[in-house]
Amino acid sequence: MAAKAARRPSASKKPVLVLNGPNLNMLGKRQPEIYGRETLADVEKACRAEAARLGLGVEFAQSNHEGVLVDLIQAAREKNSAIVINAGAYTHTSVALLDALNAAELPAVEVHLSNIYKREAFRHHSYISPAAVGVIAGLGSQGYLLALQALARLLARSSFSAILDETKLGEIEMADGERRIRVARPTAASAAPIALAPAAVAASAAAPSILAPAAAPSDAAKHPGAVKSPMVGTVYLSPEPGKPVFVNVGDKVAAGQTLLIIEAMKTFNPIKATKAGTIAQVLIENARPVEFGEVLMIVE
Ligand code: CA2
Repeated sequence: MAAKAARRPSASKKPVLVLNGPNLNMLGKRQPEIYGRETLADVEKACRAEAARLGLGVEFAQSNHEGVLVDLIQAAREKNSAIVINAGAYTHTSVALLDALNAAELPAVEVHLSNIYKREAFRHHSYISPAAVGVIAGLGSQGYLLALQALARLLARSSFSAILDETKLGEIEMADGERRIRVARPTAASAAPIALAPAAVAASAAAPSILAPAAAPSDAAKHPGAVKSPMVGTVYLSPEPGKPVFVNVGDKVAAGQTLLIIEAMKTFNPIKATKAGTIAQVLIENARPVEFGEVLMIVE
């Protein structure tokens, strides 16, 4: 079973926590040669705009106190979907923050405004990096926005994987304009594993939205022997150019027999008969693009 549409993933409904540690409230007010002229309020504003563009909720917090940061990370386990953390100087000293992040079991991205590796040796070590999915340093406030982008993609992927597990769908695709993420797994229609199509996300992405359900099923789609495309791709009716087609109308096929191939993201996916029968209709032409859920053939 496969579908093009899904509800918005629930995990990303929880806001991402953007957490800042000691002295970051001073941003823009002192040492602009190191940390720039933007204030923490400017960073928050930019994060909110980026989160909105990505379809993420966001919460912002700053504390100069290690214990308060630990409390916020502990609470995040229930309240938040992910964490962007600039732990300030606690980065280089705090096992407590490392423990809290590990216990939170949330994807976390560690951000530093400055390139800590260009600075004093004591800033080269981070206690919290082992708990982070990634670290961004030296790109100023842009680092926070890049962290949100990375988390948006990661959360979308993991929510989609959960939906695949819950629903037994074969593939889910999210698209908006040029932005497109597809998560797929092997389906009954394909004995050979359908390679996980690498998510392709255009850099200039607008806010993501889940595609609306496919159009009302045609008569062919309602047919019990309808073989539907489990993915977006290009159909190939024969194994190689110039070779005979896999099947013709009137052919008897066995369960598991390859009916056609769909090429998606440079992966050739054999689409196999799920039951024995006779090819009653071939509804697609060779080398034609197919939509997700489109009826390819009828096996009776
Ligand atoms: O580069 C970063 O983002 C840091 O996390 C900032 C910390 C520093 O201890 C880390 O090594 C790297 C310091 C934040 C202090 O921020 C200030 C900003 C303006 C004026 C004074 C401090």
